[in-house]
Amino acid sequence: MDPNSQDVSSDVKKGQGRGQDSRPESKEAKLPPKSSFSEWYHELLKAAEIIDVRYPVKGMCVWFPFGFALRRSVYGIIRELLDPDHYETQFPLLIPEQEFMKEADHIKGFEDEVYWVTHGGTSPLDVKLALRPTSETAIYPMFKLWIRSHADLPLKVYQIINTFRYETKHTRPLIRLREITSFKEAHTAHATWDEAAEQVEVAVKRYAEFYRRLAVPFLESKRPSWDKFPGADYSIALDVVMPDGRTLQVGTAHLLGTNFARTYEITYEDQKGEQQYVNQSCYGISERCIAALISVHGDDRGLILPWLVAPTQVVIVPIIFGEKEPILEACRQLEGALKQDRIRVVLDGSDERPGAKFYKWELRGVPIRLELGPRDIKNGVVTMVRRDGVKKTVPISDVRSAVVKEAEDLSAVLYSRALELMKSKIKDVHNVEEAREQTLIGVARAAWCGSVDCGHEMEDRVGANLLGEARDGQQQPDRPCLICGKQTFATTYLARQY
Ligand code: A5A
Ligand code: ZN
Repeated sequence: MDPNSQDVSSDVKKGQGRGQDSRPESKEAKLPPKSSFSEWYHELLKAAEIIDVRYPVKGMCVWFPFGFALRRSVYGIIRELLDPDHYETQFPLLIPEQEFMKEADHIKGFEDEVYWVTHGGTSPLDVKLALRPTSETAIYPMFKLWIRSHADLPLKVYQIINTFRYETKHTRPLIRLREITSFKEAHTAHATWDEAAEQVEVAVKRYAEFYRRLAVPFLESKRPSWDKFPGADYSIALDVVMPDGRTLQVGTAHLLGTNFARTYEITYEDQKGEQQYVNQSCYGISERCIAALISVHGDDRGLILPWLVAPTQVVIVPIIFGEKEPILEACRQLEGALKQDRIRVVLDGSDERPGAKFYKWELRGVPIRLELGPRDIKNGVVTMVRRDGVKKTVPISDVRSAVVKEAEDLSAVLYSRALELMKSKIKDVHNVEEAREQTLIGVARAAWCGSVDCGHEMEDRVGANLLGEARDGQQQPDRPCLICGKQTFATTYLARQY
């Protein structure tokens, strides 16, 4: 694959080289405006070097090193949130057919999406092996061996691994993959149904904190019964409203009850010495979180990354007039000072013009740029430019604290901007016609009595999906169900989904 990877870097270089000398021109030449969301998204993944889609298998993409650095900091947050009370672990990729085929609902949900390994070399295998589409059927036979008594409970594990789903819907980088490269799945076992249900709430709260740190607002709903995870009693989902008004499911938490425990005979001895089935939950997130992060915050110039996850947090650009060395030396001192604070800082001392450097680092979403030229040095100041355009002059002695403060402000601005945008894309609707119009541009909020028949009819007549009962505590006064007219306080979101 060496020639291939060379192609990659030379193509990217070609792109970067174009219009290096003039920032406005190169900007326009490079990215489509964000208002053309789909084109913008695909072009940005390439231009900012997040994901290379040229790998020759459909639905399988390659992380560029920069994209992988972003992935690493994003997944660092997940680890930080789970590690206090979960064990990280790793299970095999291959699942024997008989284990995979045990749980009836689970099979029904996944059988069309499974890749099978049928041969070892040229010999057919005795037992077909499934590439995990998710790992319940790999993990739970081991839970059966690990869990003996109530003292082993609760058991909480997670793994960050790749899974494979033969998706038949249109595949999209980071959003709908056939190899999900960054699948974080957690699996828990508890003594009672209530404890497992409580864990689902804990999971949702952890995901909420995760998305808060990414400054990405989301909707929370209980999926309708026909859209729950195969084998679950119920599923709670988080959805992000994307710039084109469609929603992206960016995380789910499932209450499995004893459904899998009965199939895999996962039991524990309770305090009275009796064997009981465990109650389980599982919850997952994929690289869709990065798709949401990019899509919600980015602008016509490229990525905008919150401080916490930006692979490069500060870029220093020397503005060279006259003698070069004193300016570079001042920049190096600044770089050293920021590094002491463990700030991820880059000094761009390349020979490109400042405009080209601004463009390059803006494209990559660097939250803060510091410019240092002869006049700044003479005045003992630095020019600080936030990625959202706020520009300030700060005394060089205050740079360290000023950078941290601006970084926090930027994250707050990103969040409130994103929240406003999300709210602007959601509208209450009172009949099917309004719902149809609203879901063409965003999300509709509607009364739904909760019946399956009304739900299906609503989806058919509106031409959008029910995300399920809204869980954000926005109680509405009783209103008539959009389909049957029965009074209800229950509210559902309707949207076109990715
Ligand atoms: N075992 C549980 C956790 C599970 O598999 N749940 S899930 O099927 O809902 O997947 C978890 C999350 O992975 C989804 O909420 C969605 O955000 C993401 N996901 C699902 N299919 C995906 C795909 N083909 N490409 C990228 N992400 C996907
Ligand atoms: Zn109804």
